[in-house]
Amino acid sequence: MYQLYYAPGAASLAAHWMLIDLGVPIEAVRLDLGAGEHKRPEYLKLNPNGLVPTLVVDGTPVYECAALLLLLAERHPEAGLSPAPDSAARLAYLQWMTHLTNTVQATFRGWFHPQETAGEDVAPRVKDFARGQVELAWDRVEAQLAVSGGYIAGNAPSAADFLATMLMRWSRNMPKPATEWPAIRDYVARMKARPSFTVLYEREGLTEWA
Ligand SMILES: N[C@@H](CCC(=O)N[C@@H](CS)C(=O)NCC(=O)O)C(=O)O
Repeated sequence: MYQLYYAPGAASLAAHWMLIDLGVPIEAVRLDLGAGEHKRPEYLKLNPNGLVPTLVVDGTPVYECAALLLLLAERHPEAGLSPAPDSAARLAYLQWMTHLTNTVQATFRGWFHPQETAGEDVAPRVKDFARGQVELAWDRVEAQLAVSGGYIAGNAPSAADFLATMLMRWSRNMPKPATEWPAIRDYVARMKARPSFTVLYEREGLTEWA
């Protein structure tokens, strides 16, 4: 049994979506970040970083969105979301999963919380830099989609696609959203066509970028 702690639209979205896509039983626990529910002692026992997501797997808490996706893909091999270790897709899968989480996802922090780095004075410059880095990331993803066969790691969806789509969604209100890149626009349409995406939106109460 999985228990997922999430907040609508947050870094928990990819794991929530993949759990729904896998069709496994879950208990989804919504946290109100505005009310600081993720900083309460009982939650910090599960995730000392005080961030979402946290997934409790048979009683053991695990955090870091990308780790949850890798773990779920491995635990449910029948879904085919974890390319085989000896496949060409595996190389792209591991590379992109890591790049998406440690570079692209991390860069968004500067866009959404530009004051965090060095205060309000430099926030506009931090934000501008983050914007440039995110747009560079879409250039790279666009190029990858042109050669990969339609998905991040090849011609079939993998766990990396749930992460990539979540990050593309985060760019929806930026000056140049990811969907301005033509191959990404088609890719997003394919990912959003998964029935699990509609269920995710219903469960998280999301409307934007539907
Ligand atoms: N590296 C973490 C980042 C998680 C993260 O930044 N979550 C955000 C929501 S998008 C959060 O919980 N923010 C609350 C806060 O910063 O207080 C992961 O990928 O799981």
